[in-house]
Amino acid sequence: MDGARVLALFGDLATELLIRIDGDEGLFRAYESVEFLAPVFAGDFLELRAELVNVGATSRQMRFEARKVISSARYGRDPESQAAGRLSPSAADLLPVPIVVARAVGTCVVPRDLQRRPRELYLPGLPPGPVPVSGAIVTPSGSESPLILTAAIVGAELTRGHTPYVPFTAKEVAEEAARCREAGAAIVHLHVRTDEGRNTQSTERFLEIIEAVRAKCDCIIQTSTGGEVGMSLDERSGPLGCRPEMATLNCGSINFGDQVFVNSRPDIRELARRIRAAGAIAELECYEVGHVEEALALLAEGLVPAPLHLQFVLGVKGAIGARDEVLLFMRQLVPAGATWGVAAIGRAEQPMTELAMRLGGHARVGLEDNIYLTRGVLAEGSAPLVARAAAYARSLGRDPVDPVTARRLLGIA
Ligand code: KMH
Ligand code: ZN
Repeated sequence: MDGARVLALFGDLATELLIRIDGDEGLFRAYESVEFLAPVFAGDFLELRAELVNVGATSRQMRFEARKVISSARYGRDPESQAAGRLSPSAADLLPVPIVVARAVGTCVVPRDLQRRPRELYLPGLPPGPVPVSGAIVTPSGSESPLILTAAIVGAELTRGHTPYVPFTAKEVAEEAARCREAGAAIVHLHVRTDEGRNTQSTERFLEIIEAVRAKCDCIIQTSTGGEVGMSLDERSGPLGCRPEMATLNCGSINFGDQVFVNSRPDIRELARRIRAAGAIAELECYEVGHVEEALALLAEGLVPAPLHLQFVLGVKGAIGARDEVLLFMRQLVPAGATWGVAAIGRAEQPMTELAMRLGGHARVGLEDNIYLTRGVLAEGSAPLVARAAAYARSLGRDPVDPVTARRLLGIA
């Protein structure tokens, strides 16, 4: 099918968005960019999305994406039946992973006198003047909108029963870190295990593994102070003895599957002091909306210096869900100057980190959060997940940065 067919569908979406926000069909003024990324055949089914990214007095800029979700079997995945001529023209297959077939950015216009809705209705609380609806808008140039990818390569809860690809030994962890760095990660979020696979927060084991990682790659090492559910504060503080560049600070308690991950307010504050005393910068893990409030309180109390680095961890069983509207809301709480990113659990990892990247945030992927590359297919380590996220970032014009740039963006001396 010709590409103009997809553009016609984008035009329909633009019209719908304009009707929703202005009560008018408006006019499509221009496409700033159009990319055709994969062929579309008669009989394919597409799913389309439009997202408002900028609002001026009369202009409304939108980003569009078309994904193929079903392919006509005649052109699709069953070449044997095709060759044997056994396929009916109406045979079709659901794709295991949707294929992005086209992306575009375009600007529409609704003249002032045709705008039938006050902007307060769709942009409540925002001052007059042009508004970037998606916060730090994705810019076309990778250098203007750099992206920090974090690889969570070990995890505390994962076992070899879940996946044989989780690294345990210093050599395995270092090699995996190097593969992730190669694939585009700037930060390695680190838990460690004994050689037998038992999770530990021991300073000595962290030292040994950090040394091995350092010998292989220059990633920023972000040690966990979350450890494993049930660990004492002192135990959780073990890695800070290594004076890491960065450490996590969990901003509240949650049900964590069938367990309870306890982070009392006094304990959060004590860990914040210890992280600071160790010379590390904190990444604030927020599993719930209220945890963002806590992060803001830590900033106000001077326990965590500006700028904040927020990580929205979405989809933990018992905490907030990994859904678009959740992220769209949480992102609004990010204070100016702060950085933010998304880690999402299980099959939500890819769609939620991709949404974060489109919205100007950073992303964390890796076996700690998700062990599958696609449904039923284990990722052979965290590096393939990093590579996929890096490719997506590049397709948006957001180049994943190296650790040197990431240190600068995060304010690591
Ligand atoms: N293992 C979880 C209970 C962190 O690294 O700071 C906590 C966790 C978060 O993984
Ligand atoms: Zn962790």
